[in-house]
Amino acid sequence: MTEVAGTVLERDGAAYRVATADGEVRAVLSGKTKRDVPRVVVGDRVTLLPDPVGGLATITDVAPRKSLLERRVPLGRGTRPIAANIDTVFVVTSNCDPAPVPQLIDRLLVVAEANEIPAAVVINKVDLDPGIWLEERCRKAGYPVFRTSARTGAGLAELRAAMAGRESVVTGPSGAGKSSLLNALQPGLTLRTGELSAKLRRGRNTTVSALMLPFEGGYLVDTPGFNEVGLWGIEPRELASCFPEFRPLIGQCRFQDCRHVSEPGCRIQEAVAAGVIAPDRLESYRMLLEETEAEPRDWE
Ligand SMILES: Nc1nc2c(ncn2[C@@H]2O[C@H](COP(=O)(O)OP(=O)(O)O)[C@@H](O)[C@H]2O)c(=O)[nH]1
Ligand SMILES: [Mg+2]
Ligand SMILES: [Zn+2]
Repeated sequence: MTEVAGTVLERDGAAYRVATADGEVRAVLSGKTKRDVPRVVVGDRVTLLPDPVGGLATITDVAPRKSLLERRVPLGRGTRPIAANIDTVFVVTSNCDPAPVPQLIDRLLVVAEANEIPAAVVINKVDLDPGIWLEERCRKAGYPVFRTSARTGAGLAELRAAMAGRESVVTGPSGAGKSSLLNALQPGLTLRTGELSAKLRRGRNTTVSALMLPFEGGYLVDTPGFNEVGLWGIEPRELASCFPEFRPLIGQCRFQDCRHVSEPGCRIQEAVAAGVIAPDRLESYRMLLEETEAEPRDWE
């Protein structure tokens, strides 16, 4: 039997459901793989040795990951991988009905940044409101912006092209139109995506595992845990670097340990005063900073 390439779609008990060019197979880790890669996750690209009589295949190798979405485990207990090789996290927000909450958008963008996964913003319901200020705000922060309407179909071709052949996460506040958008792109598609309510959920530790769904020639990572990935374990000191437009200024403030809150000689506060950084981005930063600094250590 010759080895074949595959992509892990789902964990299935002790086995994995793996997509190959010849269809889906169930596979288990070889002893060597188990030692080398203690946790194989959805999105992992693997090498499989099929079973000659059609039983479980064996995963003999796991390719290096280009990205890894991880949930950080508090109290220095490390991280838990959720999904590998995600290309883009799409943060969907509506422009009105419900009104966008910039802090919620920024929170999700920060989670993507902390995991070093590229993020993009989708402004949906442009049939109701063009949302120019929101687009400008997000572009200024360095994010690609898609403007869509699940109702009229506006902007869907661009969004489809950005997802085609790639691995995407779609997240965003409840009511933004995520289900409607995905359904407009692929009728019948349903996600189990947990939704971020306006009242931030903290300390919840849901462990519904991720699942990859074929989508637009690539995959959607259905990860109800994305919102729960939260800011756990993000060091207050690394938070500023999760705001792309802050990055060029980091290290240039008068004080080396500047928190960019009320210190004199702060280059980031100066950039806000000069109109280079949006004031509500700094506001989001401060809110999240407080959260990372005040993080209770009693959630598990
Ligand atoms: N006008 C308008 N309504 C939309 C659009 N997309 C979704 N909706 C409506 O917004 C509500 C929430 O949509 P849904 O897809 O369930 O949002 P989700 O919670 O993000 O999955 C539903 O009543 C949709 O019909 C859109 O582009 N334009
Ligand atoms: Mg939905
Ligand atoms: Zn500063």
